Amino acid sequence: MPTVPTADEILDRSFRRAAKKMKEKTNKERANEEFVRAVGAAIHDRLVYIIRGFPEFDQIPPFYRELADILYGIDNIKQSLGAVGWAAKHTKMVGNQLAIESRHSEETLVLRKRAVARLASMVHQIDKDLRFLNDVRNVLRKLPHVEDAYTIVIAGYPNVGKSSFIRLVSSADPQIACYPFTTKSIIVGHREDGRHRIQFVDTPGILDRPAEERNAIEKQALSAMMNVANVILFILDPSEHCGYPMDVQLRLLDEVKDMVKVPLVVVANKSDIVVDDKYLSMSTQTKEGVDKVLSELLVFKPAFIQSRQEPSPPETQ
Ligand SMILES: Nc1nc2c(ncn2[C@@H]2O[C@H](COP(=O)(O)OP(=O)(O)OP(=O)(O)O)[C@@H](O)[C@H]2O)c(=O)[nH]1
Ligand SMILES: [Mg+2]
Repeated sequence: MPTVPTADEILDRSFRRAAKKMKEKTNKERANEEFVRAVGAAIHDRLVYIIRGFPEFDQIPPFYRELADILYGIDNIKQSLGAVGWAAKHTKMVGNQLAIESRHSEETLVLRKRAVARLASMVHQIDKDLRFLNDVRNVLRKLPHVEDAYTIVIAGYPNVGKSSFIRLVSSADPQIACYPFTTKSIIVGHREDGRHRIQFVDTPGILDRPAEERNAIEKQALSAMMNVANVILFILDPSEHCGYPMDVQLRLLDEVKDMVKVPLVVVANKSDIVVDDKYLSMSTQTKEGVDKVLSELLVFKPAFIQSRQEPSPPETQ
């Protein structure tokens, strides 16, 4: 996805392109007419190029569509792309129309100035759309690539040690800190495991609260669980050093259990501080129990591999 220029950048470039084209022309009588036409066409081409840089949101994988929706709202993106499309169509049309008018006029230079001002005002009208689309572009292009591999999504309350775990077991190198919401977006890491490598997805922490109160950071975690997980590792922190009591962590666990259709492995982290016998336990600090957690997560892998290798059903006539 190329950068989305601002209105002034588009105009600058289009004027320059038109001026360059004029130098190649020999028919001085029609110079102003040609210039207006060329500016209109240059703006049009630039705007169309911007629109083509965006994906068809109805055709991208559901996970990416949902992330784009959580972060910016698909409707807002479509509306801004629509505004750019409108401007593209009209700058070309008006450019041609004004070019024809200026041909029959005595005051072609005055008309040329007026025409260019009209084209510029159309582009300025969509400046806020262009800036918004550039923000969207900057975030979308950095979304991690989620492969079609056996995928373990790591979830839980903030600050319980999710990122510490993924850093220990995979190629991912996320930031780890002693405050909540250190992780603000989805992070992907891999690990070689025989012939089929496995994928880990670190997610931001989620709070136990009504869905409508959840922020965009938490919603990304839920989207990963719903769309890409083959198994979920739900991490608890019985030491409560994370800053949240166990009862709210367990309420979130119940909610997640109700929501997802994939298997869930529950583990109590920070066993170097407190051990809760009711759960599988580990410490990402001392690494105690981490291997056992990994083997529990891999229990569901053969079924996943097999489901990928099954021949697809015969096509119906
Ligand atoms: N004592 C102890 N501290 C741990 C352990 N695992 C993680 N921590 C600490 O807990 C804090 C949070 O760790 P993170 O891995 O950033 O936690 P997170 O769940 O990714 O946090 P968010 O991204 O904010 O949701 C850090 O200060 C870690 O050093 C552990 O096993 N034992
Ligand atoms: Mg984290």
